[in-house]
Amino acid sequence: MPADALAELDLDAARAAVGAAGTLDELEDLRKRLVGKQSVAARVKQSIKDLPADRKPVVGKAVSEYTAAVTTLLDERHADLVPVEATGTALDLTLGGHGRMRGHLHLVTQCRRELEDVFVSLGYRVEEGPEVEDDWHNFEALNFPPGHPARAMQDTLYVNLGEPEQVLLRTHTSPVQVRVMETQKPPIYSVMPGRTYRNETLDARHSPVFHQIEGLAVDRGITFGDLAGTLEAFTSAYFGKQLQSRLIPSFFPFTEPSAEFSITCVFCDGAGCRVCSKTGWIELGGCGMVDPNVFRKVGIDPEEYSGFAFGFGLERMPMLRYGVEPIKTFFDNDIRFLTQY
Ligand code: FA5
Repeated sequence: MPADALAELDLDAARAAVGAAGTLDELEDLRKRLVGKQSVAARVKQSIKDLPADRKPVVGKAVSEYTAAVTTLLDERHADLVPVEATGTALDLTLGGHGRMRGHLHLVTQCRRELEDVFVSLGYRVEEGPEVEDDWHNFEALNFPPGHPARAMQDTLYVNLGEPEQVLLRTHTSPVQVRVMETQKPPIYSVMPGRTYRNETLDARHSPVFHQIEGLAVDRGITFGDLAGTLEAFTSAYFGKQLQSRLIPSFFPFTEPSAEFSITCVFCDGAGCRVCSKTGWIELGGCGMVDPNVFRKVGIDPEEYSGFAFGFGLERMPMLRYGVEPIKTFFDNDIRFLTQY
């Protein structure tokens, strides 16, 4: 074999020739010329036995790589030409053949939307408020005067803006109630979902960042019975009629009387476990009748109007519906969890 025989194995020239083949017949001729029995590649292969020992592996490797590459080019072109010859027109098969992974709403957002739908069907409006709040809306207007012990329970994260401890990350969605009552006249029927923050240690059911959904109804003649009926309506719409719940007395400075709404712990069936802190119950939220002092602060006459309010933890709802724990599962962004819902 002449020393420059390898130079005849020109892959670029082969690629151009294969690309230019317009019919299956042309392509088969080309296959014979490029890699068939009479081809240059075949001649180079036959000459290997006569080469000096040190050249044999070099030439052998080069000719096999060339043959493999040209065969791939020929097969790909063949696949392109088959449909052209079958239909007489070129089909663009480059689009639509690959499945696209579509994302979807996060489980907490799905829960929020589901609850919003329940309330909208009951005649409520959906309202939003800022996550960075002032002391007035988060505390003072809700009847937490400065130094009130109930403030300590809220584990507030302050923002370094303005006067010390006047700007904060809202600790609950209740300040949105105040904003709604400041700007609207009764009758008011609103739900207010959103993100909230507390300086709390992460555990099975508590997170420093979580979501709540607040509800507020202000009208003439609203009673605690209306509150209980509304809680029953939306929790059974989300969990189903078999829900086992309880409403027990509690305290919030901005509602009187106040109550706590819990459902049986689904992780232990009420027997007591780590997630429910051995109580058998998981608290979904607080509620009560709007305190007359709050009405006075926002300019609503408590002699004329009464109202109820509630604030529920949003993560806890899908936690209990689907048995998801710990709460951090919602923020881990593990695709294996997210794609299940
Ligand atoms: C409040 O935040 C009151 N604003 C609720 C309220 C509104 C009462 C209107 C009366 C009238 P509480 O701190 O209990 O209350 O929180 C309410 C719910 O938020 C809890 O039951 C729980 O479901 C959820 N929650 C509270 N802290 C956390 C946390 N760190 N992580 C996850 N969920 C939480």
